[in-house]
Amino acid sequence: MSRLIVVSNRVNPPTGKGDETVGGLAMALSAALREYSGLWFGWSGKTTPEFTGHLNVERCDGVTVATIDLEESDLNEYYNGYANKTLWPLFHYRQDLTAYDRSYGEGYERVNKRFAETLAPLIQPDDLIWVHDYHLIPLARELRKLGIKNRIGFFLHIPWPAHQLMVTLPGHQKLVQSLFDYDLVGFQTPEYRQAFEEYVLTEARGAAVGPNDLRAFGRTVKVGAFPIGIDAAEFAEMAKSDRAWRTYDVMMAHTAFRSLIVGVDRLDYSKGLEERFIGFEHFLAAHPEMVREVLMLQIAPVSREGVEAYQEIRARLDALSGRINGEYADIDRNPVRYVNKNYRRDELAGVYRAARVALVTPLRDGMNLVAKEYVAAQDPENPGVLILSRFAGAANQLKQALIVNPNSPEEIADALQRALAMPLAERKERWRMMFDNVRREDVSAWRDAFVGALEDIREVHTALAS
Ligand code: ADQ
Repeated sequence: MSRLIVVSNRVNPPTGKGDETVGGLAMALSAALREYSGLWFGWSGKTTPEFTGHLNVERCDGVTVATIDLEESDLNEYYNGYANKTLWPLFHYRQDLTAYDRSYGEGYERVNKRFAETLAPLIQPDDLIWVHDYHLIPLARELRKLGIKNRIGFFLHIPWPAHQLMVTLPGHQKLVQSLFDYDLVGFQTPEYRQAFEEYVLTEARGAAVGPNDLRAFGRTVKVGAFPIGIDAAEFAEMAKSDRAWRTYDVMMAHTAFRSLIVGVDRLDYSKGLEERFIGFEHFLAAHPEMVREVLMLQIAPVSREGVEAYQEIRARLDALSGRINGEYADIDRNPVRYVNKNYRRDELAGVYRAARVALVTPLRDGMNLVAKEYVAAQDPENPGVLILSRFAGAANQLKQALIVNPNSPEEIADALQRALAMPLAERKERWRMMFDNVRREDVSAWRDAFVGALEDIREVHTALAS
């Protein structure tokens, strides 16, 4: 079996203690690599005054981890800049927040080159290389320039935007062209794959030359939808651990005579948090009899604090939660509890299990693993109800959730009312079908499907990218 090299911006090796750092991608990759002897390469998260290409190598829980430090300007231009101020907002349909700055593009190219130059000497001829996410789109091109002929796959964790949005990005063609240096390009859903195909066929005047093959820029690439999953069995087990039970008990004690409604998201404008709070406010206004019956707990650890848009959304959410509590709080209770902390995964599992309803209402989301974690953590005899945005990739699979348009406070309010009143039999039936899906299409199935498709590509690259 070939060795697997995983490359991602950040590297979060599994600790096996249930306290891994936040982030969907990190969660998925730790789980995927745990069973695969392989190498995980990426940025250490640290900066250095001058880039040296020095590799920090360690072995963590069966995985060899190799990281590099980057310069402060790399962090500003590549990570905070092109990745998180240009590509992230654009790919999440927030053109209003998208910054186009030439230095960001240059930093992005520079860091991808640095990644390639440091990684190339570690690559053995038979290795499979699996590159992750929007930070590293040009990596294969840089590796090909260095003569790397291995099979290289790319997986995009976030949405691929519609054609008309993509063309607003200066240099969009170069970015898309660099995806043709991969052998396989994977998306979360058929819809995103379709959007990519549409760009290739219309904008790049390419052609579909097989059911999964696109040809453009003089090259052919395989494309596919590979919906990411969670380690469902492990998560369901974790929901029964001592620590999870303790958290569950604490939550139940704090919500005596009330139903817990939970949201768990990185503090990010794509997650629809403001719209969710306003939806909850509508619910309270429309159902005054429910004000004393519910507690909405929103867990939202801060992320990407170096980007202004993230500081602004934080301030707006502080104000909104204050406004709702100001209006509806009583001497013995607040309707909203809003916390910005990270929790251990087993504690989160306990919170999910105690929640009668989960509100997962992103405005756009590649997949959304919280929706799947919530399902996996439920008590089969008394499961809660998932309210899910139609714009989360997960809505493709979790069709028995209450699907809402997150832009409509009325839809969120109606779904809350329906969820809280849902009879046990219906809750069980809906949950059972969702749990089957979460279990079947788990993180191992995702990894096996992607790596299997990459392995099946037999022709090794012969042409070097220009
Ligand atoms: P994210 O945008 O980070 O991931 P998501 O898929 O929901 O979004 O994953 C978040 C992860 O962080 C979950 O595993 C969750 O449990 C964890 N988490 C959130 N809040 C936490 C807290 N307070 N404490 C501890 N853990 C917390 C990106 C894409 C998604 C895609 C994933 C995986 O944006 O669309 O689903 O990658 O591909």
